[in-house]
Amino acid sequence: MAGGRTCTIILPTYDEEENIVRMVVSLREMYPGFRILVMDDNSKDRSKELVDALGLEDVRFVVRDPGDRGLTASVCQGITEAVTDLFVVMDSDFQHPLSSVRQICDRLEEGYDLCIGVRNDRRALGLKRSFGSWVFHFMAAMTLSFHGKKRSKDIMSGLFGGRAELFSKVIKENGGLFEMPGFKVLFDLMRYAPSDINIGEITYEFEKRQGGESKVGPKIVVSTLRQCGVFGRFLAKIYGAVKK
Ligand SMILES: Nc1nc2c(ncn2[C@@H]2O[C@H](COP(=O)(O)OP(=O)(O)OP(=O)(O)O)[C@@H](O)[C@H]2O)c(=O)[nH]1
Ligand SMILES: [Mg+2]
Repeated sequence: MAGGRTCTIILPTYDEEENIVRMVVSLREMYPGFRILVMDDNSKDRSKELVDALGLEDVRFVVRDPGDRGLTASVCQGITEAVTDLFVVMDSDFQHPLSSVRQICDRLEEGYDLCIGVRNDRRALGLKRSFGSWVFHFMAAMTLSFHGKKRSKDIMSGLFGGRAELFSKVIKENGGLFEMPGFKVLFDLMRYAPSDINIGEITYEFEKRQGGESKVGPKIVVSTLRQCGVFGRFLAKIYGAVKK
């Protein structure tokens, strides 16, 4: 990073004991000086015990309020608690290349307010999820356009970074309207950010998760639909009723 602005890497986690130690150790080695914030939603496994035992500098493991579970809620808390200029959010299962952190920070240093990791190839998702992802992306893009907000090639990405102060403000002023239990935090941030923010992009190869299990289920589908305007909320009701 040219100017050496400080950065917090935010890792939302739930039951990632098979990945989290290697994630934290690798990131610590690759990014000395960066802060690492593990936002854990009361995992039932040994994630906390294993990370704490590492005793690494500038690694904070936050066990969140059990009444407030949600990936979006976790990331929002991480952004508002970051004490650095910049933040980068990435999954804790190695689906996002660790080298992207530097690329994202470099773009933010260039002056972008938000930098999004765009998946090159979504085949790792499988055919059904790729199609679902395409439909959601289309609905999200329409929603952002309707509200006069900027778009991206990957609005549903879980890999992105931004300016902590700017997005803390967005969360403090609009967090009550976010779909906190959902997974699509970037979409909420873009939806409620000022319409004149500068958005940069990097591309990356999306990998298969390395260990542990996916947490995606029908509730996440309902949450994502609920983010897509009146029509999305209507579909969410139907989908939720069918899946009951
Ligand atoms: N804090 C928190 N993190 C979560 C929660 N659910 C999932 N995560 C984490 O969020 C990241 C994304 O979840 P995944 O289950 O991998 O979702 P995904 O990448 O869309 O699905 P896969 O492709 O199947 O891995 C992972 O690091 C999870 O551990 C949650 O309720 N709270
Ligand atoms: Mg994953």
